Amino acid sequence: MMSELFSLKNKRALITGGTHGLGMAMAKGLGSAGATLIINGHTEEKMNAALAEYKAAGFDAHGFLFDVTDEASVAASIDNIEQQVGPIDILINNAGIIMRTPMLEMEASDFRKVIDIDLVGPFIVSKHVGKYMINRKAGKIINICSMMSELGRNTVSAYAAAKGGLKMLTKNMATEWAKYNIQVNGIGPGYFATTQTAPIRTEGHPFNEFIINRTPAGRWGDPEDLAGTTIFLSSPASNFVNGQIIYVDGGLLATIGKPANEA
Ligand code: GCO
Repeated sequence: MMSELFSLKNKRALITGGTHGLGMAMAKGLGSAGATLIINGHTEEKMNAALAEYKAAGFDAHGFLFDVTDEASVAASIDNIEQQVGPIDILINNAGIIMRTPMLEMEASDFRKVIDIDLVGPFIVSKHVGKYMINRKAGKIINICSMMSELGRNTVSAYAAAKGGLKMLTKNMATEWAKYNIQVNGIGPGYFATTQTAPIRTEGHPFNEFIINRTPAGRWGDPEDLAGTTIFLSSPASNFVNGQIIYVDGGLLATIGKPANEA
C-alpha cells in the first residue's frame, strides 16, 4: 500500500539539535507522518520552548538534554530513551555549529570545536543508537550534510571539512551496517532561511543576492522543503537506499551559475 510505504506510525525518531531551525522542520515532517518525536537539545530554556511548540502542533514529543560530543552523556541518554520512551527507529544527526572565520585568523581550538560537534558528534550518537538498531536488525540513520560537503567557500574551512567528512562517514556507516537492515543516508540542504543563515541573508546583503542568483530555483529554501526527503529516508520507501546523499538545494549543485545580469 502506498500510504504504508511512507508511514512512520508507531516509529520513534531521535533528532539531535531538534529545538529550532532545520532540525525542528524535519522533526515536524516526521511527526506529520506519524512518528513519536524525541528531541535532543543542550539548553533547558530552548528545549522547553520547543516542546511547547511541538505539543501545540499536536505532536507527541519528548525532550532529552545532552551534548553530542560527550560520549558518557550520550550513552546514558540513549539508554534512558530506549527504556523511558522506547526503541529508537530513526536517528537524524542534525546538531551542528558553523564558524565563519578566514583560515589565517581561525584558532586551531575553534577548528577542532566545529569538527567535534559537526562530525565527531554524529559518530558518537550513531555508535550508541546503532548498537540497539543492530540488535533489532532494523534502523534508519540520516546525517545532515551540506553544500559544503561538496563545495568550499571563503571563511568556512572547519565547517566544510566537517561536512565533507560527514558525507564519507555516511558512506562508511552504510557499508558497515547495511547487513543489519540499517539504512544510513544523508540530506544535503542548500541555502535555507534559518537563524544559522540569518547573518548572510539580510535584504541587500551581497551574499543574499549571490545565493538567489546562484540557485536555479531563485530563492532560499524554506525549512518545510526538507520534510518530504526526511520522511522518504525515514520510511520503508527507502529500504534499499544506502549511503546516498540527497541534496535538497533548488538546483545549486547542478549548475556553474550564471552572470548576475542574466535572467
Ligand atoms: C554558509 C551557510 C551554509 C549553509 C548550509 C549550506 O555560511 O555558507 O551557513 O553553511 O548553512 O550549510 O548547505
